[in-house]
Amino acid sequence: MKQLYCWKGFPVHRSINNGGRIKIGPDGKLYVTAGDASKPESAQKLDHLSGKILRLELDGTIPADNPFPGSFIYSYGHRNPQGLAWNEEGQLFATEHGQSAHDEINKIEPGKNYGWPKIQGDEKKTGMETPIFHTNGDTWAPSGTAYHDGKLYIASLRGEAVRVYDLKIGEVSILSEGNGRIRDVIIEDGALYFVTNNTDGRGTPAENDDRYIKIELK
Ligand SMILES: [Ca+2]
Repeated sequence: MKQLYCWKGFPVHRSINNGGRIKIGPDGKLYVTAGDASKPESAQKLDHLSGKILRLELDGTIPADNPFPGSFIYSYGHRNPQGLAWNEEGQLFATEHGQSAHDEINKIEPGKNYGWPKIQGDEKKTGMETPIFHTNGDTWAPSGTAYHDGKLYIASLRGEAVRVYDLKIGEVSILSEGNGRIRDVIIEDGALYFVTNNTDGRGTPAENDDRYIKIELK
C-alpha cells in the first residue's frame, strides 16, 4: 500500500459531526464532506477544513481551479455534510444533518457559503445559501445519496428509510422503509442497493441484520 497524502488538519471529533463521505465527481476530482467537528464557528472560517465540502486531485494535491486558490475548500458553512451526488449536467447536491432536525438538501456551487451556524431552515442572509429543501421539525439524519432520473435517493439513519426527493417538483416520497437504519445507497443499471446499518451500535438489530437489499427502480 502506498500512502499518497498525509492530511494534516483534517477535523475529527471523537464521536459526532465528522461528515466523512468521499466520492469521485464527474470531473475526476475527489470530494470529501467534513463536518464542523462540534466547533460550529469553524464552518465559517476559510482557514479551517471543518464544516466544508473539500475537493482534491486524486493524488491529494489542491486542484488549480478550486474556488479559493491554494485551498481544498469547495464550499463552506456546512454543519455536518454527508451524501454527495451529481446529476447528468454535473451539478452537485449534498445532504446535511441539521441541528435538532432541520436536515438539509443543498445545491452545491463552488465557493458558496451554506450558512451554518448563522442560518438554518428557511432563514436567509445576504451571501449565504438557503437549502433547496429542509426537514423542518423532522429528523431524517440523511446520509449517503444517489442521483437517478431527476431524483435524489437518500439513505436515512434515524429516519430509517430510503427517501426520494424529486428535484423537479420539490416533493419527498418514501421508496423503502421498515428496514431500520440505512447509511448509504448505490444505484447501478436502474437498481438501488443498500446495506442496513442496524449493528452500528446505535440501532436495534433484528435477528437477520444487517441485510443487503436490492430494489428495482422502474
Ligand atoms: Ca445550511
